[in-house]
Amino acid sequence: MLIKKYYVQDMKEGMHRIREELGPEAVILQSRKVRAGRGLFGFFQPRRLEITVAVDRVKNGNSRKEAPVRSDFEVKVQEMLGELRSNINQLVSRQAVLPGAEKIRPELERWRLHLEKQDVYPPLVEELVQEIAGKLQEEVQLSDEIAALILRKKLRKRLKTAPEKGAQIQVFVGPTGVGKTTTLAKLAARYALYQGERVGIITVDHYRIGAVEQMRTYSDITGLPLEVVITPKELRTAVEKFSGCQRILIDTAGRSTLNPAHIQELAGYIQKLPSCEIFLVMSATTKWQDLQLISENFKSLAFNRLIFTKLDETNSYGALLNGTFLTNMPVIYLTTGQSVPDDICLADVEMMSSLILGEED
Ligand SMILES: Nc1nc2c(ncn2[C@@H]2O[C@H](COP(=O)(O)OP(=O)(O)OP(=O)(O)O)[C@@H](O)[C@H]2O)c(=O)[nH]1
Ligand SMILES: [Mg+2]
Repeated sequence: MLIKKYYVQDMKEGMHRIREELGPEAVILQSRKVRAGRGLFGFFQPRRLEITVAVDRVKNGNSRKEAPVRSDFEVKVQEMLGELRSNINQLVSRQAVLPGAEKIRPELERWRLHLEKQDVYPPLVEELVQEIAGKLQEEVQLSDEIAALILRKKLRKRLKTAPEKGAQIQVFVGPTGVGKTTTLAKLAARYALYQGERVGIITVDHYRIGAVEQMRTYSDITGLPLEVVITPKELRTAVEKFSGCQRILIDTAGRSTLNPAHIQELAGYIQKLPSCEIFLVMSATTKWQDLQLISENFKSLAFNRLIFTKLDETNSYGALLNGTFLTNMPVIYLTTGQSVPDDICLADVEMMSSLILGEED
C-alpha cells in the first residue's frame, strides 16, 4: 500500500491531482489545513490543505493490465468497497470544503459546541470561532476563562440593542402566539402607570376568535381606550382619533410565516400609517431555521426593532444573537413570563452575552 501526502490550495485541486496520479481507488485518510513553512517563518505563510491518501497500487502499474477473474462474491465485495470508498471521500472532501467543519484548536472546540447547543446560527458560530482562532498564535495556550472573555467581547460586538425610541405610534407584528398582545399590554400598562402617559390601543386582530375580547380585557383592567378596526381606512381614522395620546399601540393578528398573502395583507394596514416604530415580536424559543424564515418573510413589513419573548421557556438563547445577525435590527425588549405588566425588561448586551455564554441562571 502506498501512502502519500498532497499539499494543495483546496480539495478540488487535491481531488484532481489524486485522481490523475493514483486513480479512483485512492482513499483519503485525512485532510487538514497547515501552514506552508515551519516556525516563525511558517506563521506568516498562507495555509494550505494537506491531504493524506492511501492506495493499493499506482494507476499506471503493471498489475492493471491483467484483469483477474473474480467470483460473484468477490465482485459484490469489490462493489461494496468502492461505494464505501466513495462515501468516505465525499465525507472527507465535504469536511474540508465546508467552512463549518474546519478543524479548530481544542480550547475553542468546546466553545464551538457550546454555541451550537445555544442554537446560534451555524455560519455565525463559525465566524466567531474562526475570528478568535485567526488572531491566536498556535503556540499560545488558551485557558477556558480567557476563551470565554474573548468570546464575550465578540458577542458584545454582534449583539445590538438601542434605547427606547419612544415613538408615538408603535406596531407589534410577528408569527402567531409569540406574545404580541401580552407584550403590548405590558408596555401599555407601563407607559400609563409608571410614566403617566395618555395611551390609546388599537387592534386590527379580528381573525382569531377571542382576540378582541383578550385585548378588551386588558383595556378594561388598565382603563385604557381601545379601538377595534377592520380595514386599513378604519386604522387611519382610529390613529387620528388618538392623535392627542402620547402613545398609540397597535396590535396585529399573528400571521403564519409561511403565508406571504397574509403578511402582504398586513402590509396594507401598515402602509397607511404615519412614521412609526414597528416591532417584530419573536419567541426566544424559535430555532434558527425558523428565525431565518421569519426575518425573510416579515421583511416586507419594514420592521425596525425586535422583541424576544418567552425567555423563561428556554435554556438556549442563540435567538437573541441570530435575530440581530439575520435582520440587522436591534433588540429592544425581552419578556420573561406571562405576568402583565411585570415580566418585561429592556434588552441589555451584557445580560444577553451572559445568557448565551451560560453564565446566568
Ligand atoms: N412563558 C411566557 N409566556 C408568554 C410570554 N409572553 C406571552 N406569553 C404567553 O403566550 C401566550 C400567547 O400570548 P399572546 O399575547 O396571545 O400571543 P400573540 O402573539 O398575541 O398571539 P396571536 O395574536 O394569536 O398571534 C399566552 O398564553 C401568553 O400568556 C412570556 O414572556 N413568557
Ligand atoms: Mg394577539
